[in-house]
Amino acid sequence: MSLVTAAAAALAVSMTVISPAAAAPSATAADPSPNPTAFVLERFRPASQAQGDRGAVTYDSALVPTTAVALVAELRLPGKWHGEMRDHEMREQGEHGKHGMPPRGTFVFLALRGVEPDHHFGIHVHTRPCGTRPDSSGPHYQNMKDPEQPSTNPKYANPRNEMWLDVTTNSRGDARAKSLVKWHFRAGEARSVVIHEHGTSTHQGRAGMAGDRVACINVPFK
Ligand SMILES: [Cu+2]
Repeated sequence: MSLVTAAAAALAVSMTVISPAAAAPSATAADPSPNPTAFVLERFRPASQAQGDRGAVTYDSALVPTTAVALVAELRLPGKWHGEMRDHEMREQGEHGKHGMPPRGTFVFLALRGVEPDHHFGIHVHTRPCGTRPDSSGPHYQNMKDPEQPSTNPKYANPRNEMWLDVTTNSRGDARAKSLVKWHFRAGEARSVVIHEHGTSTHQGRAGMAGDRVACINVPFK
């Protein structure tokens, strides 16, 4: 079983045990293991109670109520990258590779519980911590930075150069997303996961846009 598969399995199991009651207001922890990881389990607070670079806040309690819970886990894969591979080839190599080494990259898993049911949310990693204002979290994290900001060019604003975690919630308002990219975050430059009001556009001039920022989760990405 590859590291990615194992992590996904472990996280899927962890999701079966989280509940709003299990989420302490500040259950943020960093794991200093050889594969650096970040793990955050938070209940959303009103934006007026934003606390520096900790916790999660909601700017729209109709879509993301203060009873909702978010789990974000990052796994940084330090392995070597063997040439140009597509995502499915990368997973196959992780599964069956002769090198016994997972590929280099960053895996992020997100789970939401108790947000707006049957709704499509655009979700991305942003560069700044959450704050009292929706725009506190700054622009999207980009591996290759678009010289033109705000970035709406699909050459830069895409889910291979940014970390996108869009979800569609079920009838209970629960959802999960995961994404695997080929790069690592630059230290201190990826600080939050932002939930937007609708799905993320991929069209020229609108790429990466997903409407208003409705909630934000601080994550100390490694
Ligand atoms: Cu965003």
